[in-house]
Amino acid sequence: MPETRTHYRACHLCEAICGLEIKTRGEEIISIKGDPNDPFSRGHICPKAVAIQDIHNDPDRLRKPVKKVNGQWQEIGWEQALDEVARKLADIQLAHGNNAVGIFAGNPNVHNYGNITHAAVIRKAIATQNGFSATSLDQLPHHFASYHMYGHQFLIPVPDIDHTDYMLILGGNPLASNGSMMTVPDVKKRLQAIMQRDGEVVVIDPRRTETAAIATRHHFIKPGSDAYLLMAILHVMFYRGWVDAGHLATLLDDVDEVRELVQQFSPELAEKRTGIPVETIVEMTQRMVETPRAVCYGRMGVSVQEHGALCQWAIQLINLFAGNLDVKGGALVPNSAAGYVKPGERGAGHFNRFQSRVSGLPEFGGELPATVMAEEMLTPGEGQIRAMLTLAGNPVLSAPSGQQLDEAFDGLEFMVSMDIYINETTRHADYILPPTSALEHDHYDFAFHRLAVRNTARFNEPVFEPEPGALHDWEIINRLSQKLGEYKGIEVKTFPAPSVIVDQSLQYGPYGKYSEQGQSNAEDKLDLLLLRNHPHGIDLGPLKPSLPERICTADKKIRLLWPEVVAEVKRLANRTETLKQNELLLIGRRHVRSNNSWMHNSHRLVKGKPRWRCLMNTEDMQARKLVDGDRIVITSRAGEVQTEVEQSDEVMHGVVCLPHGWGHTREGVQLSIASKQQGVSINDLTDATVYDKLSGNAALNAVPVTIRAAS
Ligand SMILES: Nc1nc2c(c(=O)[nH]1)N[C@H]1C(S)=C(S)[C@@H](COP(=O)(O)OP(=O)(O)OC[C@H]3O[C@@H](n4cnc5c(=O)[nH]c(N)nc54)[C@H](O)[C@@H]3O)O[C@H]1N2
Ligand SMILES: Nc1nc2c(c(=O)[nH]1)N[C@H]1C(S)=C(S)[C@@H](COP(=O)(O)OP(=O)(O)OC[C@H]3O[C@@H](n4cnc5c(=O)[nH]c(N)nc54)[C@H](O)[C@@H]3O)O[C@H]1N2
Ligand code: SF4
Ligand SMILES: [Mo]
Repeated sequence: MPETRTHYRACHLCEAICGLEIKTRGEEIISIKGDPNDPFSRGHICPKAVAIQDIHNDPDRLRKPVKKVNGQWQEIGWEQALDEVARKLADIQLAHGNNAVGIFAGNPNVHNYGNITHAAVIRKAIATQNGFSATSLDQLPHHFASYHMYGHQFLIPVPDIDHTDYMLILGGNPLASNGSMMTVPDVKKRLQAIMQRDGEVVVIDPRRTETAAIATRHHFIKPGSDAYLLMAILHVMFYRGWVDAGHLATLLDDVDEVRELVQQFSPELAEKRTGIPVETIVEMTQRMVETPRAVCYGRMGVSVQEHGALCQWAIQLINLFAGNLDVKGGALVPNSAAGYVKPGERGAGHFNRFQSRVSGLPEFGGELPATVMAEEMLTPGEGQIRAMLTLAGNPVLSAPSGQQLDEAFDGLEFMVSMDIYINETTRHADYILPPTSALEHDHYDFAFHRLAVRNTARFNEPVFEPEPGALHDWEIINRLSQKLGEYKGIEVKTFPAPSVIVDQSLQYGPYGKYSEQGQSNAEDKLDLLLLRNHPHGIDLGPLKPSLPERICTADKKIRLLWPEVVAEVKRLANRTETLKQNELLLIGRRHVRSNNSWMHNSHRLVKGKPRWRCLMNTEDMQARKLVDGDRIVITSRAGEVQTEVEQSDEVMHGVVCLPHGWGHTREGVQLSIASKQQGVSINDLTDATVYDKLSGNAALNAVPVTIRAAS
């Protein structure tokens, strides 16, 4: 009998990066538990982590490249697959230009560090302006605000949740999501600890979420109206004389201009638009200003709506002018061991260097908004996308106007997907190139230590040896890019293993031997070897104020205003109410047993009560003569779906709520468990023509819909 082994490893599924203890015997996984010795997650896990074994063992998971021949999938060897794919992509680009090939990179790219370290290799080889990613369905407003205000898209302040005494959460449900743009394992205990030290957690959400249920207070808000609330908070701060930026005051210009801009956004106007009473708004503002350690935080619900970037900008201003930015218990920029952002650090970002061909939307950091992806494929003319590479993404279910995207992928001349499943998107591909399973490669959380509420670092070895001949994502990227370069006649530089890159970043980081900052409190100078010897991870202490010396703008000041943001404030001021009578506003939701679109093939996660139904308030159901469990038709400008309604007064009057990532019954999907689940895709209803004008981010929340009983 093979020996039993214990492995320590970060969970790669969500941003909480919990430490896991995985016991194996030979090729078998015996147990997956929380690692109590992980200094950050302290033993916490959620049900998804246990399901990692279901993905690893899933017979539907691809292990070898497949090619579609006469509509049938055939397994082929890696040499043939890489060669044929590279040749076809090169042919299309040589005939029609580089922009004829598009790329969509999905969410798991940031949870798989080789895809982060090697993204530049494939981007160089393909060299297209038609690059898209899940960023513009998600956190683009955060990068947008940080780029413009602090000069670097990754200089992102996060709530110092372990030391705050007042936390205002807008449009985030960390109890289901386990935190986002704030890496915070064990978030429930950390939020409860705020209240145990007599602090307060206040949640603003159109749904009384799991987080709202444990918070000190919850206020409903009309979806899509948060910008009025945030501007009103700034208004109250300025007009009651509650503005004090503390040690950051000398880094500011344009304070008077901000005061002028917020003047027209009275709390009375905010009450009218949001439904939150004036007294509540004033009280919230006062608490935020008067509590020495307070923070305002906003996530998906405020980022992924029509004024997403304005909301994230306003949240920065609120923290700044309340004296809560760059102070203990407020919002702090993490001092990460690798990828530490300081002046001169690469990848600061850029904006509007080029625009999309059809609608003229601006790029950010070299990518165009995913909302224009379908029209770039469907609109004929020079520069039309004729071929796509999807890399760990499922945009048919995750991007707006999903039915149109489905059609667009179907009409492509050529498509290749780097993915582990044949799903709603990859079923359209001609080739699928599957990487190793997550447990077969090493791991360092390059993205999430940079957003963590405590400074820690951890490197993990693979749990299993890769199957013979299998390639990691980064190896596929290197080899495909090199071949593509050969066919295109351009030089493509491949990168060494991700661990080599991380080792360098650690050594040059604030705790490494080449550190200029001398911040190190690790027992030794941090590098990969030291991390290898500490598989539970190393604690590097609480977040520390460090913003002034890290601001990356040319004049080292915080930029409060720029022309586009001023124009957007005016747009908000001039916005009129367009919701028709009988229309409801559709919002999303997440559940702790689901992960975007790709974990519904685990029986252990999908069993039990259905989690895909449409939540509706009693009053709205009665008005439509509906009862719990009825079949309903939901119609929006973009599409129509049929599903079941669930009576729930968790959602406010006038609001309905569907999770995203469902709708696996499409033809050709090879997910034997997921495709037996009912549920439809919310993104068949969301609308690609409605987006955040400031950043180009999608507006997936607050979608006007009508609902009737299905006949
Ligand atoms: N309406 C609505 N839509 C939303 C959202 C919402 O809240 N509401 N949320 C948005 C957000 S925040 C996000 S991040 C996006 C996510 O959007 P996507 O990234 O497009 O969707 P995922 O469901 O994460 O799909 C991940 C894909 O990667 C594959 N995969 C998993 N692991 C690996 C791996 O290690 N390597 C490779 N090569 N492939 C892998 C899976 O099989 C799957 O096909 O959805 C967005 N869409
Ligand atoms: N279990 C699980 N965890 C996940 C994921 C998952 O799919 N499942 N996905 C991961 C990903 S990719 C991400 S980006 C994060 C997201 O992390 P979160 O943002 O914390 O997750 P959501 O549950 O989408 O929370 C959004 C909240 O906004 C509310 N909301 C909707 N519209 C509005 C509005 O107009 N105004 C306000 N104020 N609120 C609104 C919704 O009711 C919801 O409670 O979660 C990550 N973690
Ligand atoms: S909370 Fe996120 S990181 Fe932690 S175990 Fe669950 S899925 Fe994994
Ligand atoms: Mo996301």
